[in-house]
Amino acid sequence: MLLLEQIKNIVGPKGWTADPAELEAHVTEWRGVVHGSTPLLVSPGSTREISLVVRACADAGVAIVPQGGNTGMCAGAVPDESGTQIVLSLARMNKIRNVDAANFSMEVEAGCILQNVQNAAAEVNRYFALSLGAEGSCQIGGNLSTNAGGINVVRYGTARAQVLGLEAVLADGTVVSSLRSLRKDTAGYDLKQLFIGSEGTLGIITAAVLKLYPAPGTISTALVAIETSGHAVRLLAHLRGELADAIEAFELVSDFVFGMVTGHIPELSVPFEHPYPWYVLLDVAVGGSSDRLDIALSKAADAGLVLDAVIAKNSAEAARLWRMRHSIAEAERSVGNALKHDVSLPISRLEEFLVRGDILLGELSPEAKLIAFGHVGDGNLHYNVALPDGSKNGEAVSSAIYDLVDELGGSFSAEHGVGRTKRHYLSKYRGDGEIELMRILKKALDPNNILNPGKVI
Ligand code: FAD
Ligand code: 2HG
Ligand code: ZN
Repeated sequence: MLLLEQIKNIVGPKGWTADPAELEAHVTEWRGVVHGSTPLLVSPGSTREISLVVRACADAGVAIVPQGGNTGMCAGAVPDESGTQIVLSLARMNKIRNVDAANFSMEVEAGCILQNVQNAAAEVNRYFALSLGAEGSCQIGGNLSTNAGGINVVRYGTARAQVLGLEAVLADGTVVSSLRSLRKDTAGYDLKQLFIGSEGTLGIITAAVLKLYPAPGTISTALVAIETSGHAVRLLAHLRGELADAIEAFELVSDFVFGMVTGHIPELSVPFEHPYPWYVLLDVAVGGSSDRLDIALSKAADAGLVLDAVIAKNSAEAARLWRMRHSIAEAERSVGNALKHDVSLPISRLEEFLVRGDILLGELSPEAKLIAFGHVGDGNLHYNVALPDGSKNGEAVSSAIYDLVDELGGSFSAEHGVGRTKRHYLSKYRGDGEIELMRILKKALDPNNILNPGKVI
């Protein structure tokens, strides 16, 4: 096929493969639930090469699926089953272009692994605030395309808030660059925001200027046992009163979920003598005084918000606690693929959601196991449900949960995006005006629907 030869010539021998064994990992999403097919994986080495590849595909009317680390949760980065879509990997676009310590910013290519971005900032005593369980393999371009969340949103905001400038390639190959490192810039529309969170459907992100923070200094980590999810919400408000904005992470995990993790990784254990119904794992930037968290938690215990608590004595203990949290997705996969519901609610309505969710699940599927955990500081819960083997109830359960979320003013997709698997919910839960404007934008930027078709909209 002429197009494939054209692409191979643009990127050279290092920049493509059609070897079925190598393609396998790129056509399957990480849980193995969705499996597609492609004739070619192309890995350009520069923005110019991406632009030329996209132009060639546009001329031939062939679709492109941008792919980062392929750790996404909604099958957005894998091609469909037609065998016609080209997968475009950003993996070779992995240079840290510069770190400007004085400006608290850095310019990176889209294929940089998130952990490498964090490390490059730390080398000059700066802090890149995005952090999530997949940080050793996801790419910054994927993080921006999904507007990823993770554990530090409670203090620093989502991926969107970490971006000062962006470069992207449009559906006709045009390069749009706003790689400025400015904190204030009101000249015209903020175009970079179009590409952030659009999951590769409006353009391919090729580079970004990221915002850095001062290193947060000493972090205290605690695991706090609580009675109900409502106590987590009240504990957060209490600690915010005591510690202002020093809370870096505030994660809720049910006892059932930690049991799943320790069952999967036997060397891990919950550090209490007996189980409690719920736990909060939190990080606090304590500055010079490591007693701050201790005092704040004692006051919370006096107020009846805490059943028990351990504060990590050193970084190894803290890392062990966080390993339990970050292993949840993997442990869940090992017990079978649960239905994933990545929902957000106003924090004040979380408890009502969990109480009513329990009743709903009891009615629809009494044997279902609830895998509830998440970024409660952001009102974001992973309300995953493992149905009994062979159950045909999946769609009914998901719809009932999303209807409840919607009734309570929440969103069916808090941080994982829409991708392919949640597309049908977008038109259900977003208003006609919103959907129409999304369609207008998609048509204007990608009139021939070659950028990640079948995803999001
Ligand atoms: P991919 O999966 O490769 O792609 C995701 C989407 O972005 C696709 O639609 C793809 O087409 C598009 N895309 C990728 N790169 C580009 C680009 N350069 N330009 C345009 N489009 C592009 N997510 C969270 O938000 N918070 C978490 O806490 C979290 N924890 C996780 C923990 C684990 C163990 C795992 C496996 C995943 C987790 N995720 C989490 C989900 C996932 O890691 C994030 O969605 C991440 O941002 C995806 O990055 P990626 O590079 O793997 O993107
Ligand atoms: C997390 O917070 C990720 O660990 C994954 O967003 C959530 O596996 C999930 O459902
Ligand atoms: Zn999450």
